[in-house]
Amino acid sequence: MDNNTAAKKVMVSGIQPSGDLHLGNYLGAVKNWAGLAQEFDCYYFMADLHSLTVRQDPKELRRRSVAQLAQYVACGLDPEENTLFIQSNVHEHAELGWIINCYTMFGELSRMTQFKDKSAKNADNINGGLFTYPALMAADILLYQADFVPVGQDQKQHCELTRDVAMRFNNIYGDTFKVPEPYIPKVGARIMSLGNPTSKMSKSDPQGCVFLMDKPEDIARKFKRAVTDSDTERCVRYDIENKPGVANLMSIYSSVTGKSFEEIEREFDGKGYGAFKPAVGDAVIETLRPIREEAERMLADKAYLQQLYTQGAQKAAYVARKTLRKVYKKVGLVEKPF
Ligand code: ATP
Ligand code: LTN
Repeated sequence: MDNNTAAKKVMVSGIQPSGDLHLGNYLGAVKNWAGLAQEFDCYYFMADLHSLTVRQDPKELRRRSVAQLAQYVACGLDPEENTLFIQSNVHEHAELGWIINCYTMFGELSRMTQFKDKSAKNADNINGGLFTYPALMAADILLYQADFVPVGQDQKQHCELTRDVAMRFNNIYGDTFKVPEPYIPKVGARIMSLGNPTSKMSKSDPQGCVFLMDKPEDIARKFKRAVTDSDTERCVRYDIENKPGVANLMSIYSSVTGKSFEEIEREFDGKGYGAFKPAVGDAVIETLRPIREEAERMLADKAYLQQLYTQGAQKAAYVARKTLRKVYKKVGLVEKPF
């Protein structure tokens, strides 16, 4: 890490290890994070505590938390330039999470659309954690005095709540937290499901979802089966309203090759979907190949990964502890004597 860190603005973000990382997570989030470390002091974590709001298989959750770290690094997040850690390894998150809970209103939490969506999907397990999820997320962000929070559009409401709670706390106790802003990519690639191009690619739909660790033959099969449309000309043209499947494949192809939509239309002019779909599959395979191979290499070296998440948690805890100490003092908790 360079000596300039103190002057840099702070970025904080996390992804829940409740599924393996997929192409949507990569193109919409992690790939963009990789370019930010030059300009920002970046903290990225595996939000394993958040994953507990939905029932998890314990072994799988542990495996995915470490696998996600390997994938972050393989996607270009240099562990020397970025602080990469597992959320539950930095206990300050849970501690500040509780305090933030006490400054977050029932009404505010009731308005969160993610809570409404997730309660509908998990009707048999609408637990307290699912409801207070945004308070823990606010703690994740405020602990590091973040300036920016790179997230997708779906997390904007949680970021707004974080700002409101930070301002509320600062009004009562004086300046304590930096009030963060969401950092939403302007032309953020929103990748849609290959099986159902009107809903986003998501780990809960494995057939329409390409995972970073998928084998090349599985990726090829998923693209060959990708839903397009019944246009008789089978023309590769960007028309999101009438041809959402083709538009999605064009977005993916454009993101991984850097080609513009016009270039893609010219390349496949008169060739139809039969040539287009495998070409997108091949381009994705070649983009993901080095990522998968690098992640596999790291996953074979458990000691190295353990050293990475230890170093990350130590760096994160150093900063988190400072904020938590300040908060304990402000709210009237007795300073820990040891
Ligand atoms: P879920 O299946 O629960 O919706 P997910 O894996 O699709 O989860 P999240 O864990 O909610 O995604 O998101 C992690 C990050 O990846 C967020 O910044 C989010 O905006 C981004 N992301 C997720 N899915 C996509 C997608 N299909 N296209 C672009 N970005 C995405
Ligand atoms: N809620 C986010 C994951 C998340 C997060 C955070 C993102 C948990 N804590 C702090 C940014 C900052 C999600 O589901 N994508």
